[in-house]
Amino acid sequence: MTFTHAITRKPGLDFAEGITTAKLGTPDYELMMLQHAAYINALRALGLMTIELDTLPGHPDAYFVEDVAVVTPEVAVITRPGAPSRQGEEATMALVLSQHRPVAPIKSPGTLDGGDVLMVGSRCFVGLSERTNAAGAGQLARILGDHGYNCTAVPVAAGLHFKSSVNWVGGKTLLVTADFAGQPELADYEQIVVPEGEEAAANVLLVNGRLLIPQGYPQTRKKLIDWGADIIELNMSEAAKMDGGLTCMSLRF
Ligand code: CIR
Repeated sequence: MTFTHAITRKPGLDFAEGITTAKLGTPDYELMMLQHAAYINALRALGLMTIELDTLPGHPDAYFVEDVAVVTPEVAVITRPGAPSRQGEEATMALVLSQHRPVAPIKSPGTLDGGDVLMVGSRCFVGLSERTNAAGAGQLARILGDHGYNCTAVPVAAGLHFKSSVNWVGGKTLLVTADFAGQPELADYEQIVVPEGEEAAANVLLVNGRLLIPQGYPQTRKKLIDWGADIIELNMSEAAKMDGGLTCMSLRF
């Protein structure tokens, strides 16, 4: 799918109060804003029109916009985030997306975070994680199934979201952490395995043929270049401190 738009949201002054398991220290607001601006510029340079939403007071994780929707050319599925502190972030996104697509909500008792959904053409992988339950994954599969997508649920035994560990780099190839290498649900795909110690490098983002990768993971970088990826490196140090990465900070469509 060629992307023409990306929605982002400005991190709030309270962004360091978001949920995190990373033990990488307290993130810096000024640096976060610089990295966020560089991320938006990279998307613009790839031809995307960016829609930049303002901060959402009371929701320090709301700039991780990917988690509140799954957008295909046919429909925008509005999620029901699995973390109670993140529920409510989806309301403003539903308003914005309704200007671009028909919207369909995930309903209780389903929970779903967009970070658990990897679209690879008409295939859709849905991680069953601490955030996404079977009811949420089932609802997504039914909504997308009506539009010709084939969804497969995959258990997420490591990392926050499925896409913390598995992402599409192009063609029939996925970048995966060792924890997901050999996962039977992914057997139809070639796999590039992230070297031990560089697990955070698995969160890469394919946009219109270019691959955005996080700076600071030389072994993964080399593997991707050797494979033939056309990479763009971005420093994601501050988002990483909040368990976030390249995929999380935008919704592409
Ligand atoms: C959270 O725990 O929800 C945020 N601090 C990080 C969300 C990252 N989102 C993503 O991987 N899609």
